[in-house]
Amino acid sequence: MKIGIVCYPTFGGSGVVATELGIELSKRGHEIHFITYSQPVRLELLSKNIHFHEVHVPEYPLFLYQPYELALSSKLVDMVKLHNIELLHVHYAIPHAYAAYMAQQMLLDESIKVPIVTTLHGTDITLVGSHPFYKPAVTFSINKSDAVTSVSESLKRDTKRLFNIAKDIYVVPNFIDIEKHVHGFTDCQREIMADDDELIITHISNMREVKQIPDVIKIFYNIQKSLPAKLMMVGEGPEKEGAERLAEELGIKHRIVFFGNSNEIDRILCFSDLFLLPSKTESFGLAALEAMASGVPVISTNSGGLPEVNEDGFSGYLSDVNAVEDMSNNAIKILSDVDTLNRFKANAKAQSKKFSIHNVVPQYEKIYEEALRKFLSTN
Ligand code: GMT
Repeated sequence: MKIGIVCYPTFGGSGVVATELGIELSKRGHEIHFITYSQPVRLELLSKNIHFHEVHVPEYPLFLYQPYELALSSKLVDMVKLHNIELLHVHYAIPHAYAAYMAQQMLLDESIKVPIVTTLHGTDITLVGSHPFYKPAVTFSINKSDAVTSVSESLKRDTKRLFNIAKDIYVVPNFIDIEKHVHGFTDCQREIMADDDELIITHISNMREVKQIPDVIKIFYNIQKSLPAKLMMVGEGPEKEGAERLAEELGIKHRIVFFGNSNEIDRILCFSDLFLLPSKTESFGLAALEAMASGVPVISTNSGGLPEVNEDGFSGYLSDVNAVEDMSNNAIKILSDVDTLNRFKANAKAQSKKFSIHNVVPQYEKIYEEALRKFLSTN
């Protein structure tokens, strides 16, 4: 099938999922066209089955805000016609499903039929939950999609609760290419980051408020009072500066490495002993799954889709949002004994296998075939 994929190409789980999905689909013989405003960060190799088309938004001084949705829908129309794309898979209702619907209508006007599959990743749903401004556009975009998927049962429930959705929502969990996390490195070069007796704790996110960055620092503060440890903070975002200040106030700045965005997540996870994800909510928590695939147990909250990913007492522990003491105690429980740590590491890896790319991608293929069949028979 010739498939157009629209996603946010920057660092972030939804872009990673869309990119890995496109790569795997291309390996399975599909022709994939990424249509985004810049090349997705994890899309390293272009191959004969993978194409990238940049959406360029011309700058007009007349417009206070440049109309990205308009540029995207025009680009989608052009690319569908030029490459005979048969289906569009868009990640995020706003603005992608919204722009895709406009493109679909323009194409129908020329008797070109292209169904839309929309995957919900969370933020547009939870954002609307707390801020109803976009509600009509999100509801419309979801209802007009030919098939809708959500990355967790929890996100499906939230979507049904917050919006008036007529359609079925298929839960297709995020996935991981396990083989990519079996590192080729025989030595993780742990000694560059920490002394031999120090444990390595890691947090990776875009450091938005929802990630509860101060809790990451406070949990680490408690851990390092009991055990020698270093904290790796990976990512960029609005809460980073505050985290650096808090670390300074607590006198632990010398124990923390702030990396910024990194393309070497697998190397960082390779030398990590524990992953912290104390988010207020996560529709899924792809970063936790990536950690587990590298054999790193996870201390997380029990919010959103996290309990579907991290199994309490097996791959790590779950606590209530803001329960810093509980999360600290759970971390110390895992870290203070080598056998326990090794058991949790093995469990984390085993848990990640439930989300193998080879089990999940065929679910998308089935949804595509069904959406195409239905759309062609009704239009
Ligand atoms: O969490 C973010 O801030 C980034 C956002 C994104 O667009 O990548 O993540 C959302 O989608 C990911 C992929 O499906 C999920 O793993 C994250 O849990 C979800 N974030 C939230 O729900 C806050």
